[in-house]
Amino acid sequence: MKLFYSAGACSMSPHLVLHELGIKFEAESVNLKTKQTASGKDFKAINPKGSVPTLLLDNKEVLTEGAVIVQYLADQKPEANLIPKAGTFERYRVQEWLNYIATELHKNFSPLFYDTTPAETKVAAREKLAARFDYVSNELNGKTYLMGNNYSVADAYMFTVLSWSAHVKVDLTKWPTILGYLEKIKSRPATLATLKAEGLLK
Ligand SMILES: N[C@@H](CCC(=O)N[C@@H](CS)C(=O)NCC(=O)O)C(=O)O
Repeated sequence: MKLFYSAGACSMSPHLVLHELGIKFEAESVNLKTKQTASGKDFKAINPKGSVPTLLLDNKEVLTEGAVIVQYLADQKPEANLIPKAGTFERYRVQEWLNYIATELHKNFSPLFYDTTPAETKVAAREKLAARFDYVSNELNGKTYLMGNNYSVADAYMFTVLSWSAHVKVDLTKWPTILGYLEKIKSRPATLATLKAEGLLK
């Protein structure tokens, strides 16, 4: 299988999961502005949405949407314990987090990346993020990871999205629990391997 990604983008979430699983994969970066892959292919011919992450399977199926891709990947190696079994209530808890991260965090960070976003829209996005960080911080109290002691695909997505904070000048020092959580994830060998692969390790 091949993951199409862009360094530091939300595609880092499945990239982290692939490294955690230790399964064989290829990765190719995409220029999101020109929609060209590193090998010069027209990315929109692979994924008409033009967005990463995009997973190309060996049977030529193309899977999109990060929250779904990470579940597919984790299900390929259940013994790695990155996601509870489908149909269990715990699985819905992980899906609850994935959906929250996608809709409440990821998409409230997005406007902060564009020079063209009106200033008042950016202020509103920052306020929404702060309220959501209060919630996340509270949920993490007394836990190592979102699901308790067990690292899951939801943590991979959460780490990815929260790591944008420094880039868009969102100060996380008000949420020390979140900072401690991010440090824990950053020290995982699979996280370091992913950051290195994406050229993000200083
Ligand atoms: N709904 C998609 C959104 C993915 C997304 O926002 N990807 C961004 C990078 S973080 C992207 O590719 N942006 C370029 C574009 O959409 O043209 C998902 O959840 O996977």
